[in-house]
Amino acid sequence: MSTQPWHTAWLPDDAFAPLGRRVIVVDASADDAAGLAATVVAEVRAAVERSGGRLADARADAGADLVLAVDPDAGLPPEGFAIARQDGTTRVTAGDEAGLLYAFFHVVRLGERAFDDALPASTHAPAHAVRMLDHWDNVDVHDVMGQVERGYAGGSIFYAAGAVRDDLTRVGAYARLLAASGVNRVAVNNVNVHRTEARLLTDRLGDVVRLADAFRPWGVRVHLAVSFAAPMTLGGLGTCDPLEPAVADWWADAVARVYDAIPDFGGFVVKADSEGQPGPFAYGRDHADGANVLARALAPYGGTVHWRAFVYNHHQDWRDRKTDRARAAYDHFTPLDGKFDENVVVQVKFGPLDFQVREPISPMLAAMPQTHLALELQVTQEYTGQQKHVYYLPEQWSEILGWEPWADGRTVSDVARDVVAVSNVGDDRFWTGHPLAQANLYGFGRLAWDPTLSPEDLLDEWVGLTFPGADPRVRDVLRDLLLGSRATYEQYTAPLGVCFMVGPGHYGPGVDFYEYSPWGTYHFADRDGIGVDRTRASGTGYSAQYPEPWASTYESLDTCPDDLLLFFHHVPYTHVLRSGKTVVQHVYDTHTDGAARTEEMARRWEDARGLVEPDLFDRVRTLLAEQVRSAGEWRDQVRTYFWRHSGVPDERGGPLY
Ligand code: GCW
Repeated sequence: MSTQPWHTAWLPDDAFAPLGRRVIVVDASADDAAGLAATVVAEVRAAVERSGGRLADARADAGADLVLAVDPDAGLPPEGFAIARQDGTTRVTAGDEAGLLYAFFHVVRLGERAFDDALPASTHAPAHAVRMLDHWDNVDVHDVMGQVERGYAGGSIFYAAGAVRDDLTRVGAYARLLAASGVNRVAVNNVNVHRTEARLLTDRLGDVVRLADAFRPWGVRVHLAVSFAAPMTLGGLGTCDPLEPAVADWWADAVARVYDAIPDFGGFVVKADSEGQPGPFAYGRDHADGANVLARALAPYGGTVHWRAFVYNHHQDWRDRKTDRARAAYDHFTPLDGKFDENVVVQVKFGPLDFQVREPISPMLAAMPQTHLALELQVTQEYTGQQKHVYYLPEQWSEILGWEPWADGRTVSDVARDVVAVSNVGDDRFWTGHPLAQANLYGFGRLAWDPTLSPEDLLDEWVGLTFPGADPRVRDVLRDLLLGSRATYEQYTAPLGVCFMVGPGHYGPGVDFYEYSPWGTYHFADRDGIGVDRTRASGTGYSAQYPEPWASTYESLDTCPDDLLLFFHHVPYTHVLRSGKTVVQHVYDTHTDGAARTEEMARRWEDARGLVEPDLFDRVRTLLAEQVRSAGEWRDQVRTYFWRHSGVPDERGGPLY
């Protein structure tokens, strides 16, 4: 049993038992620079000590049940490994130490199957070399955003009350969970870089060193979010103009000091000219100028700049019907294609707005062939129920990763070099607030490694690791709760891709909450209809940012998919969807059905009572009650809004207020 106060997530001791009962050899080279082979040896030793197996000498591997070896000449890709079973031995060969670590966790995932003579031979390597989590953790508690911006799982595991934590044991445990899911990079501070956090780059660098030390044994390299204005705010220069030589020199010096302290430092994450963060626009420079000055400082050390494309006007006047926030990233960035240095990665949110339940996939991903791109996802459930609602994100992510911008077989996963997501972890006992949101964190790492994994299989994997040896009914209940949960949430919240009907803090219904705001997120409902005309013919022209066939598909009312209809078109409430229902009846029905489904989910969870740890059971039960309450609120407000605006009664006769 674990003696730590935090939940074991997908690495409880029992998950290691099949391996721990065996005779195991670890045959790694002496050149274990990052200490990853040592990590594997320590893991194997602990597992065999718990379960009665044995760590055998590498020179005598005959008769071992499992041999884990590194062979740099095996012709395997970085981090890759091959596994095969022969003559009663499961033999795993990795091309490097990182591959050894991932191979070890692969064997843990396989459990008893790893020792079955029928185990098929297979080779594994990550689809994406950079699989990164961005933490929006603040060092100082922020007045409005708290310790973790958009964090729904308590405080930060890195920082407490203005400083990095003294005891980083939990960070090590987190790094271990990440390694077991495939994540290999972490940005340790919020992209909104406030005063104290900016200093992580300079006089607080020691804090980053300590974090990097905690992550390193697990193959996770650390990145830092930096402020574009650092040469001024930290360096005392009068400018941060990226073309000013003194600015470039300042960055070069700062970076040299970072690598002196952290030789395997990953690089910078930058939010510039976005929601109040400083950027190159102040000097009439573009984002390539801005990104490249940082990139040139990092290049000698192999570091990378992840430069975010989340640039839009957040002081929009709602009376202005021409400006379309959805267009902004594409309009700002695509003219710069080819101008970014080799070690710049432009990091693009998956949709043109902001991590909504349903928005089209960013057309920018298809429009920058000469630029390295990162796809940015959000594990933290800012707009997807804030870890109070069950929302199994891999269902949405595999749709995004597999989307074909040209409908010709090339996918988003093919065009995005890196895959990044905002973490959902905090110092909550269950790590993620909602215990079932652990499946999202796990699923992110796994999908970044292999985007073709099915959400169903991933769920089974996660259940198998998290609840080893549990009654098979646990898996059935969890499948019932998680699979389809994205569709359920979509049913009772903003309909048909209209987005942003959220209330304060982005939780709960607020149909008009953003309608007259400066944020550029409107639905334009009136007595006749609803939706945003983003067509080329009569609207903002956003649809033309897509390549064919999507530009035409979205442009036409006849071909636009129902679930994105209100994202692309303003239509009457009585417009008939491709499903055959009117818009308004669709809204009535989906909201009634979605909220009813949450009640079924809460009832279904009762079947897990006594089959999982009591505190986990209770936490989920309490949160499901909140989900039911909240879904009912959504249902009643959205249905009533459509009723009051359209005057059309509900054919099914449900309550309207
Ligand atoms: O989703 C929005 C959030 C902000 C966040 C911003 C971003 C870190 O509401 O809290 O700021 O996006 O991605 O930069």
